[in-house]
Amino acid sequence: MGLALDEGSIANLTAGGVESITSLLEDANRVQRLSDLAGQDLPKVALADVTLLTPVEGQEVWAAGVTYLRSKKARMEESDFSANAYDLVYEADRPEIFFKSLPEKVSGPGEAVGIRSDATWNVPEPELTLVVNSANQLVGYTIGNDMSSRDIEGENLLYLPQAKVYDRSCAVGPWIVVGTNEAEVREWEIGVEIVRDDKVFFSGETSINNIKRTFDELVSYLCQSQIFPQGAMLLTGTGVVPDDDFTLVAGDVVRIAISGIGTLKNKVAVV
Ligand code: DO4
Ligand code: MG
Repeated sequence: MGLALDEGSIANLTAGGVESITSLLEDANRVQRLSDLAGQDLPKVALADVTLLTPVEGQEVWAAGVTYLRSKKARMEESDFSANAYDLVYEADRPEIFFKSLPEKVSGPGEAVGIRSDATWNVPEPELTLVVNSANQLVGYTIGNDMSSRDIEGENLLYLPQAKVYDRSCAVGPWIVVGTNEAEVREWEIGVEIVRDDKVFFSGETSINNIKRTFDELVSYLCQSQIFPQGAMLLTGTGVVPDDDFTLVAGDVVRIAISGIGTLKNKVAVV
């Protein structure tokens, strides 16, 4: 476990007595503690020389949907059957929130993300991801990819779990940013590039500020009437949707960048 330092190196937090990322997220003084650790002479390694793992430890991973106007429009076009539901949920008090992944099934940076072998229309969904501790506090931010099968989702809303939850359908990383707040995060941009045959085949971006709901609102609905002993991650919905004639193929590389965080990169494989 490491702490990314400005000069492109990572300090070994294990050597500084930190047991886990979760223990830091649970610590009320986490920002000060990290700042103190950054000032210690801990062993360091160049960022370029490490293999990053997903920062998800025991956290359940959930996702919000239809939080951007772009997502609402795309879903309404995708399915006459479900158009009314998407229209209503965009305006409703209660957001769409669904279970996305067990922690042990999440792909980390550089690992494969999956497209289903029984789906014909597959997309990545680049999403700001909120990190919540066991006290239901929003304590950090990372990047998530809510891989989705649009043909399955569009056929019938009741197929949503199959469109969203399967092997390698979720990637999270490359790390967690702490010590910032919603106002600052809303100034960030989120973008995705899909690289095919070494060329950028699709790219798009949007502002995090286009998320319709506040982060506190999303976290509060997530944590309503349930506890997360290990904390949770909440993907906040996509605002970048490729044109309808686009589908991922095996071998594509998905690069999701958020200006205040970094880049999450994964290669696509059929699962
Ligand atoms: O119900 C459809 C899924 C919505 C979603 O995942 C999103 O807007 O990102
Ligand atoms: Mg999504």
